[in-house]
Amino acid sequence: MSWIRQNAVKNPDVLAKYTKAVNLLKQESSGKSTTDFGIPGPPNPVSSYDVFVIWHIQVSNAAIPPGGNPMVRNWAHRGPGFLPWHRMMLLYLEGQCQRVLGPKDKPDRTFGLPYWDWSVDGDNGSSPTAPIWQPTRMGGQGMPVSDGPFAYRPDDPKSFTVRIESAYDGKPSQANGGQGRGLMRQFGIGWDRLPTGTDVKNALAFGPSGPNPKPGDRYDVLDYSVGSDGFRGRLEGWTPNPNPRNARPWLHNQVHSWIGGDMSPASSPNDPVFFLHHCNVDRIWESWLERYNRVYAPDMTAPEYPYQGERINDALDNPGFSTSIGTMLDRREYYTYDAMP
Ligand SMILES: [Cu+2]
Repeated sequence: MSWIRQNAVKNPDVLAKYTKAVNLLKQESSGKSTTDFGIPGPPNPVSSYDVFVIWHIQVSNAAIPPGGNPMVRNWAHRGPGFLPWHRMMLLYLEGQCQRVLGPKDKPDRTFGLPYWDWSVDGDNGSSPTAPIWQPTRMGGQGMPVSDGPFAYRPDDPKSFTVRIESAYDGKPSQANGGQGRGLMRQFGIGWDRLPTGTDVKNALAFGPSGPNPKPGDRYDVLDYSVGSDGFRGRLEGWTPNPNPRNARPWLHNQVHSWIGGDMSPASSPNDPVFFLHHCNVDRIWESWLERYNRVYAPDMTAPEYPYQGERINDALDNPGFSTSIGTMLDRREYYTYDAMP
């Protein structure tokens, strides 16, 4: 069974299913408490949705190689595994949405995650009142957000709250001492505009080159870190620039920075727009894979130290079961996109 991932703005019915599923997952207990995840403070139930927030914080803080610096390379970011790892995460969230959208024991396998094509908004002046931010869609900005499906209503125990944050030590912590708080968005502060269609086009053009391109050539390059200039580094948003850690953000990073608020730290899956954003990042990667024969780098000739966790047959960090990076390079038997960049 396969399903189609569609444009969130052009398909309001699919987006409405997504926002409904998120709120159901937010209200459903995962069966585990904050204590089970080693999070300090009083034991509080962790929702099925917040499991994804905790998972993302943990992998962002787990360096490759172990003991290294997660700001240089970690299990989910700043290395070649960035795209396959988030593809796996999206598949899990999508499966959870399908489960709560269908009747008991009969997941709705027609549901595919919608994507937000932010380059359209980037081309239209990065309006804070673009269609995606309307109250009938994702709601707008606010500290906290006060309209749409994730509005904060202090007197309503069913309203959307942020319960998990990343603490200064990079570990998951409880928001507001476990009481939770409203979702935060502050458009245009971290960066003043969204990426454009030209930015996407330029990243996609960065493929294998020369008379004898090696497999994976320019997907990523040595030293496979935050500073390496390949397609992955460009789509993730560290390059091109002379000093990747201090200069402007591009594409993926730029969207996180433009939205701001809860989209900035390692706990960014707190904002449900995270998954619409990453679905679009995945769509751009899929377009690149289609163009260049589904290549990847590094292969298994890269040394175990310091690259274990980034090589094509290495397992992606994943509680539950072990899946390799290589299996993420072609998921067309599960989902396809309605349109490609
Ligand atoms: Cu991430």
